[in-house]
Amino acid sequence: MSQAAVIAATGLYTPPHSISNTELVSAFNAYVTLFNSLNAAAIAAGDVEALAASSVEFVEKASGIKSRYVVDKAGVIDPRVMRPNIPERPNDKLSILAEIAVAAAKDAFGRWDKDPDQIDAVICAASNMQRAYPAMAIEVQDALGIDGFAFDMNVACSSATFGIKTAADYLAAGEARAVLVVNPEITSGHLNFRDRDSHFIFGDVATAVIVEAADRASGGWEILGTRLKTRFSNNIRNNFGFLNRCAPEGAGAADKLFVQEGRKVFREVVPMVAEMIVGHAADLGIDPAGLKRLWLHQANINMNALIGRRVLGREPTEEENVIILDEFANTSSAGSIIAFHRKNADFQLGETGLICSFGAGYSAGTVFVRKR
Ligand code: CO8
Repeated sequence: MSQAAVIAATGLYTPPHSISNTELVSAFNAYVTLFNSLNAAAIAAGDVEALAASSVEFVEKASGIKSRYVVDKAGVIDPRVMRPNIPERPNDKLSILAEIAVAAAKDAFGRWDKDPDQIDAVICAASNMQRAYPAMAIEVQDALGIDGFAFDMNVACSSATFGIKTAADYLAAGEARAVLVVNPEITSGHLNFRDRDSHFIFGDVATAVIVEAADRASGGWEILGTRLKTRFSNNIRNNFGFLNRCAPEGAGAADKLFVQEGRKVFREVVPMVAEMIVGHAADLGIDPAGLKRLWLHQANINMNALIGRRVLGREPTEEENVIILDEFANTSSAGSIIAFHRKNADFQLGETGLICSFGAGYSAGTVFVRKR
C-alpha cells in the first residue's frame, strides 16, 4: 500500500507594509490627474483617451478587498513610480523571493516537531520566479541546510495545491520522508498599478507547507485526496518572458504584466471549480455538505460566496467559508494556504475540510484533508 501523506505544519510570512484601498486609489487618481493634464491637448483633439478615476467603493464592492501587504510601499503609492522599488542584490546574498520563502518556512518549522534535516525535497511553487536559474527552490534548500533535491514549479494561482499534490506523490512513492513546499508571491512586481481594472487586485506574501509521510507524522492533517485540472484560457495572461528581448517592438507593453478579462474569468471559473469539488468529493465518498470548512483561493469575495453555495448546497457561514482577501487581497498561490493556516485551530479529530485553488491557465487543485 502506498504511503499516506499529512500536512504536518504551515507557515506564513507577511510583508511589513500594508496599503489600504484609500491609499491605493488616491495614488491611482493622482496618476490619472497627472496623465490627463499632461495629455490635455491630445485628449481635447480626440487623439488620446482620458483616463477615468478609480474608486474605493467599487474596489470593495466588486472584490471584497480592503487592503494588501507589499514588500515596498513607497514606490507603489508614488504616482510617478507606481511599482515597488526592489533593488538588485549581489549574487552572494539571498534573493528577496527566497528570503520571504525562508521566513515562511521557518514559521512552519517552528510549528513542526522535527528539524529541517528531516526534509528530503523542497518545491518552490509560485506564480512568478525571480529568475530562471539557479532555481529559487535550490536557494531556499541551501539557506535552510536541507539535503536531497529541490525544484521550482509555476501553475499561477494553483501552484500551492499542485505543489502539495506533487509532494504527496513523492511520499506515496517512498522517495521522501517529508517535503517542504514554499509559495513566495511578490505579485506587486507583476501588477500594473496604472490599470484601473486590476490595480487593486493583488498583494505580496509567502506561505510554507510541510507535507510528511503519515507513519512518521504526529497529528496534522491527513490528505484524503488530491485532484488537479487545467483548461487553456487567455483570459488571465502575462506575456513577460525570456524571449521579450528578441522582440524589442513589444518591450514595455502592458501585456508584459498581469492582464485579465475579470468578468469572463468569474463566469467561467466558478462553475468549473464548483463541479470539480463536488465530483472529487463524490469520488472520495465525502458529502460536501458535511465539510466543516472551505479554504478557497482568495481572488474575489463574490466568487468564493458562489462556489461555497454550490458546494455546500446552502449559504455558507463566515466560519465555513474563510475569507482573508479583505486583509491580504489576492496573493495568488498563497491565498488558500493563508486561509488554512489562519483558520484551522478549532478542528476536532476526524473533521474534514477542503483546500482549493484556481486561477490562470485555467488551473484548479483540490486537497481534501481530515484532522488527525
Ligand atoms: N474603479 C471604479 N470603477 C471601475 C474600476 C475601478 N477601479 N474598474 C472597473 N470599473 C468599472 C468598469 O469601467 C465598469 O464600468 P461600466 O459598467 O460603466 O462599463 C464597471 O466598473 C464594471 O467593471 P467589471 O465588469 O470589470 O467589474 P467586475 O464586477 O467584473 O469586477 C473584478 C472586476 C473584481 C476584477 C472581477 O471581475 C473579478 O475579481 N474577477 C475574477 C478575477 C480572478 O479571479 N482572477 C484571478 C486571476 S489571478 C491568477 O490566476 C494568478 C495570476 C498570477 C498572478 C500574477 C501577479 C500579478
